[in-house]
Amino acid sequence: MKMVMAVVQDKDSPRLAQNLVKAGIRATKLASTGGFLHAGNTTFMIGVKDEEVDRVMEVIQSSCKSREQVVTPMSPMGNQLESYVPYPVTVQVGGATVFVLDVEQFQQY
Ligand code: 2BA
Repeated sequence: MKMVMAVVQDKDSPRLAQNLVKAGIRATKLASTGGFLHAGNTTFMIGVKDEEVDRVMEVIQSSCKSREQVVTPMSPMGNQLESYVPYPVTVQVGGATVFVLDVEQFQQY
C-alpha cells in the first residue's frame, strides 16, 4: 500500500476532491500553509493499493494546474529603508507537489 501526499493550491482543491470521489478514491484533506509564500494550500492524504497509484496521479494531474504568483519581498529591518526597492518577484506555483510513501501497516477499527 502507498500513501500519496499531494500539496495543491486552494483553487484546485474542490475540483480534485470531487474528481477523487468520482473515481472512487478515498482521501483526507488537510489545511496547510506553504513555507515560502505563507499562503494557504491544501494537502491531500490518499491511501491506495500500489497498483492504483498511477490512476491517482492521473486524477491529480488533470485536476490541478500551475499558476504564476507575484510576491513582494518584505522590507528589511534597520536603517537601509530609504534605499530599499521592493521588486515584486514572480514564482511558478505548481499544479501539485506529490510525495508517494510506503505504508507499513493499514488498519481500520
Ligand atoms: P510554498 O512553499 O509557499 O512555495 C510556493 C512556490 O514558491 C513554489 O512552488 C516555488 O515555485 C517557489 N519557491 C518555494 N521555495 C522557494 C525557494 N526557496 N526559493 C525560490 N522559490 C521558491 P511549488 O514548488 O510548486 O510548491 C508549491 C507548494 O508545495 C509549496 O508552497 C509547499 O507548500 C509545497 N512544497 C513544495 N515543495 C515541497 C517539499 N519539498 N516539501 C514539502 N512541501 C513542498
